[in-house]
Amino acid sequence: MGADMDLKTYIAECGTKINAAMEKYLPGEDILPHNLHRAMRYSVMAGGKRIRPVLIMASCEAVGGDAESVLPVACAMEMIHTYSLIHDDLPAMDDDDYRRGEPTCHKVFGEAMAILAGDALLTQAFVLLSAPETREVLPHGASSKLIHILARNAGSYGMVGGQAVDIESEGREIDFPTLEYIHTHKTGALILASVQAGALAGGADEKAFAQMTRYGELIGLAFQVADDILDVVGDQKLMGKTLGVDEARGKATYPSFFGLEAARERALELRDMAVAAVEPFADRGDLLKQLAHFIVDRTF
Ligand code: GRG
Repeated sequence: MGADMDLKTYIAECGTKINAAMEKYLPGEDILPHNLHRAMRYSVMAGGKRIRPVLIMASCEAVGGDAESVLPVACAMEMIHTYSLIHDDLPAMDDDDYRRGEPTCHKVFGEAMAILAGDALLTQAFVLLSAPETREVLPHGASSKLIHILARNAGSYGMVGGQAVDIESEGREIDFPTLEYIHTHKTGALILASVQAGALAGGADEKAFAQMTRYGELIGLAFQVADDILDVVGDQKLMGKTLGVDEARGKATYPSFFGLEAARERALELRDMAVAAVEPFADRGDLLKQLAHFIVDRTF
């Protein structure tokens, strides 16, 4: 679908396909328990850049696979990501009122229902990944490997681990390795898992998978460095969430460690290394290169 498409069109086309597939994969509001299903749909359908699903689709295509076939994987990843946002916004964590430009899930549905909506989205992701219809459209044996990649990167070895260290580090002096641990786990893990999942579902051989892994690690870190920068200089309206939170909560970030300018340089350096990592895919890697630029240059 995408080899010679510009990124804006590609993101828009993927977004339409992902939203249509989500409608199918999320439990309907007419099914019991109505309010829980409403809360799940509210947060998933509130928007968002869909960057992880887009990465899954573009990575699949870069190794010669068919982007349509990875739609269930892309939706499962977005469900996991949305669960993490719902829980991150809770009073016990970041206590945020706005997300994706809308009131947060717990503000609309209450804290208990928001916790359950997050739990149910995480579980629904694995219902979808392990479903016979999903297994059928993936290469032979890919389904269990994909489940492993997503589960490992979402849990305590990945995103949840990063979040735990982040919370423990608030208001404390931390060293640089701890900051890198937080960034590569809290944010980087799901981005890396997206690239790896797309590559695997697209039938990547060992060499291609290793190159994609390097790309995924680099853009994963670049994404969080850019996020740190946007928390300082971003536009709250465009971002759809409260900014300036890191400093207010005493969180260590790339800008607080090195200053804004050095943080920007590091983001550009990571971007350029990521672009180089997908050079062997020639034209088929074009969208991934554009995505590396988008991740670093974005304003939202
Ligand atoms: C609560 C288990 C658990 C994990 C929380 C997602 C997360 C981990 C924390 C959110 C706080 C935060 C600002 C993380 C850094 C980067 C990040 C994941 C931003 C949100 O992702 P985007 O920008 O959001 O892709 P959209 O809304 O576009 O999908």
